[in-house]
Amino acid sequence: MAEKKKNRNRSVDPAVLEVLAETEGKYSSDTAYDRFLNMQPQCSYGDTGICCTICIQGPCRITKKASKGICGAHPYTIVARNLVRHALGGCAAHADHGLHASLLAREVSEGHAPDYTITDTKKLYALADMFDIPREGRDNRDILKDIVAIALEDFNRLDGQDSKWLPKVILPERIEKFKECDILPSSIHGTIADAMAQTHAGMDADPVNLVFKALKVALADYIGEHIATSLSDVLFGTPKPVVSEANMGVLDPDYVNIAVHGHNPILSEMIVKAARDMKGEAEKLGAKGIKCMGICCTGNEILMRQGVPILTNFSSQELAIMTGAVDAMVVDIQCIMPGIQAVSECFHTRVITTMPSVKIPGAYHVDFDDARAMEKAREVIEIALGAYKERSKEKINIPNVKNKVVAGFSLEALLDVFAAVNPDNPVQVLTDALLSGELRGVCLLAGCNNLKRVHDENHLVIAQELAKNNVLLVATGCAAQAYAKAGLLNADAVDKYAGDGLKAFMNRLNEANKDRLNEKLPLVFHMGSCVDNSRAYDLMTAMAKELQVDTPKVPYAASAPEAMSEKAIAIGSWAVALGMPVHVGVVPPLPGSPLVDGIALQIAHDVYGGYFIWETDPFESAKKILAALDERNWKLRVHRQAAEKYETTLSKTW
Ligand code: NFS
Ligand code: SF4
Repeated sequence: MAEKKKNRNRSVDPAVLEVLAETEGKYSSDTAYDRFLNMQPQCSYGDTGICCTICIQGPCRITKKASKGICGAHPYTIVARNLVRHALGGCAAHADHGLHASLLAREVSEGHAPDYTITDTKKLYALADMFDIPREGRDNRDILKDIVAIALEDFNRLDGQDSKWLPKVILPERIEKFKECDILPSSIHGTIADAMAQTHAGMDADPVNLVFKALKVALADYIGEHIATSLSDVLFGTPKPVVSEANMGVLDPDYVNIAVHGHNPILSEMIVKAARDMKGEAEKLGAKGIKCMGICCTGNEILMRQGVPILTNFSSQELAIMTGAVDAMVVDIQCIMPGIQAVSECFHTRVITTMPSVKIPGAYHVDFDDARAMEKAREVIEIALGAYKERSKEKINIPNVKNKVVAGFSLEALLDVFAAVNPDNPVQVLTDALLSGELRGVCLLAGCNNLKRVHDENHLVIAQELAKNNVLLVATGCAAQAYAKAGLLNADAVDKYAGDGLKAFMNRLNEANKDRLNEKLPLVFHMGSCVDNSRAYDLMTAMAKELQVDTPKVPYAASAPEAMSEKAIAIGSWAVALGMPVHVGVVPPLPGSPLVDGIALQIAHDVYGGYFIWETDPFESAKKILAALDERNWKLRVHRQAAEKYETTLSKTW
């Protein structure tokens, strides 16, 4: 029992540890930290991928006695088929998100959805130019309509033609590669349907064919993400540097506190607006106003664009309610633990679902409607105000933990920062620093929390180790929130953790930007939500163009230190296909088939240049990421020297 108590504290976040300690044994509801313990030991068949439930003859588990499924499926088929299904879940989720953004953009272009508008014409024009859409003398709404038509076609195309979006946003070398192995998606929904059919019982048994399908699904996922990011920028603005705060100390007992949780800025932007408008009504109740704060990726969206503080990330969403100071938690789509409802019932907190695809028994439901967005957002706030009146002071315990955050680094914003040093060719500031050896590489820190690891520990250790070794860090998703909460998204962290090369690089940027930015730059650049991994990959593409190489040559890695969701599987898979070494800090269910595992870890490199690295220890993880970056640096240099010496073009191999 003593051991069990100790293990319950699976977090390095002091706010989380405080809430766990303060509430232990006090309330009837458990949390993910308890349920994780109750779940041990977890099934090793599922854990390694050799459990099949695709048909109801199953579950078929591969054992010494039963070396194949009842239908004769080999473990490699089972593992590969499960992988495709996981990637599919992620792709469908991002497609849902991207489609909603597209449909809203179409409404806006047609003059419906009066509460939304085109906020960022610069982004609108950039997209129009990318797709060769004429804009001289045209109304912005007509331009948007044309862009949306291309997006919607990429969701629904049935004529088998290639995606139109993808070839515009990645290198032609990658497109060629994808055509060669037939993984260039035609449409997102078409790919989802195909892959579902291909993985039905008695369909594809070939693990290689299935793995290629998983990659095609992952590329369809990428298109959905890129569309979601691009159209959200048009509707809500492309993020610029912004200062805010993070962790549970942002809760203010004097305010009506509304936690906005999920992924969709279409809802959260409106809640933030309504909360500002309805300040007076909160004051009438004796509160100083209404404070919104974010959890998970919608939190990232409104942090990046509105400066709204971060409350917490995925694993600790229930604990936010256990502070007793959250009046309402309004949720939209994805990563919402059903457990929040049971916790909320121990407090005055209202859980409010808003989307037809996400309902929780016992929770309030406000049927959000783009056409009546403000009215619906006000309805949500009314519920929060009602809850505020029922708050019980004795249950409130807000950990005094928060850190300053400098966020808002869309690719456009990041390039603006570089432009202060080199206005003609901003990205060269970064590639020069790599070629000179000042920086050892770039690493995208992405992904979720997963209680198989100690909450946030992998995130923090890996970032600190990489920073010490002069790797420039960009982050998204719950990883970025781990850094926000722990104080790594500010300039103090540069002094504390950066190696000499990274410090010199940051100093140069700070010096050049001193009249342009009010704040010094952070150790880790927050690029946004998980769909904004598309921004991080756009950066890699820009670097590849500048270096005149394909992406597998760029010293740029990704790490998902605590990957959890199917979306993370889809993202990791496209990152590999698009040429990144991808570290994952939780071993995904592949080792049950050494063949499929080997494809992910090695063969992928031969075909695409990207590959996976599984490593659960954070220090070892950092070492492996550094080794991957060093190898690329070394090859890049050797190839450049050879090309110079023999006056030839740069070698195409990686
Ligand atoms: Ni990404 Fe964002 Fe967090 Fe993971 Fe969930 S919130 S979309 S999936 S858990 S990072
Ligand atoms: Fe078992 Fe084959 Fe059915 Fe899977 S598809 S559950 S391996 S019989």
